[in-house]
Amino acid sequence: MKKTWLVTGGAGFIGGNFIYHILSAHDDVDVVCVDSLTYAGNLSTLAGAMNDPRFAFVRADIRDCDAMRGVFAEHKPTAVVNFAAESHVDRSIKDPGIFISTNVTGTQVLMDCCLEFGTERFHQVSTDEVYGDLPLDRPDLFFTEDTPLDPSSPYSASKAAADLLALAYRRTYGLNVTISRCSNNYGPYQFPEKLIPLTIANALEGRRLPVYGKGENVRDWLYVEDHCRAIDAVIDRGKPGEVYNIGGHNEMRNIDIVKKICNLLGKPHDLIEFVADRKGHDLRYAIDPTKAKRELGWEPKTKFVDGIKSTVEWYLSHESWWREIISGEYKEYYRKMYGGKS
Ligand code: NAD
Ligand code: TDX
Repeated sequence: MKKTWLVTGGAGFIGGNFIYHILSAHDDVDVVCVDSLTYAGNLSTLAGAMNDPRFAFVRADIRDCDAMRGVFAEHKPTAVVNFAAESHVDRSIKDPGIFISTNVTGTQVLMDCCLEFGTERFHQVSTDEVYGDLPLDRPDLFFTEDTPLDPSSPYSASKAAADLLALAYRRTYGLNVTISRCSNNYGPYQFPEKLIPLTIANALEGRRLPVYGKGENVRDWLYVEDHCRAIDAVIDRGKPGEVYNIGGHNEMRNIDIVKKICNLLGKPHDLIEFVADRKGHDLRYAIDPTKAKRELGWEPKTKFVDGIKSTVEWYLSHESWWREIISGEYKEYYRKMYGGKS
């Protein structure tokens, strides 16, 4: 039977990569992308899918019930994969309202449509940030699926709320929900407000490289294609109502990431500038992906040393993609966020 997957937020970083992954990995899946094209959404990210007869794009807001009902009625998706979200922690600290609205209400609207139109599966793309953080001096501790939710930022609180709502729809209405909670992603098409692409773009422009606090905070980095394969595996083999942690045991301090990028680009470390810390800055994220390996047979394939090299090369060979972005609304965001400092 023909499958149609509704992918929300597909003009963003991970959703865009996921759409390319699905179109090349599955002949029997049609993809409909819904994206409202916020500042973070770029149609140019999907240029390579636009002429594919198995792909359709609809510009619409996931919070808009009428628009979503129209999309479900027309395309009759067999599964929904919800990437659409406000995703940047710093923006959530400055302006939390839109995070609650998009990340929570948007998820509710999509799940209501799934119930109304009999959609077989709703997959919520979540984050390790819902667990809060881990101390820097306890390398033996990891987030498992049983770690209590303890989000720190308005962004992560909104994602935790959406996860709880999804689990409530499972219990109350029997909706076939799955959730994946992934660690930090990197790779092609990531918006240059996030640490890795921001560092690459700034270094190429000879700008300062802002590092929050002392740069000692630790993130657990996963190449985006590995995340896409994990979500695909959850949709294929995941059990209804279950949560799967996705990560590759690749913890690194922010300062080491920034230095590594300088080295790859042949730029001096003295471009680095330590700036004021993020409010409530999570110290360390570290995922235990044992369940995904055991139940789904999923494992990451890309080593950080290779992934970061190909990511830097991608930004070097796609300058027009990110230069167009940093010339628009981003300029004003950057000025407000970093002032004249970096
Ligand atoms: P992104 O900001 O690059 O993309 C988000 C996309 O959603 C954009 O295309 C945007 O236009 C769209 N969007 C936003 N609000 C919308 C709305 N109301 N209606 C329709 N579309 C809307 O985000 P990303 O980094 O690709 O993250 C995708 C998902 O993965 C998010 O749910 C995020 O929480 C989760 N996640 C991200 C990471 C990471 O490292 N980036 C890690 C784990 C989980
Ligand atoms: O200029 C910067 N300087 C800096 O030191 C920026 C933008 C970030 N940082 C630090 C803050 C974090 O410790 O780098 C680390 C990574 O920051 P981000 O790229 O903003 O990612 P993070 O806050 O860890 O969240 C990301 O991973 C989990 C995604 O943005 C989320 O959507 C995802 O859920």
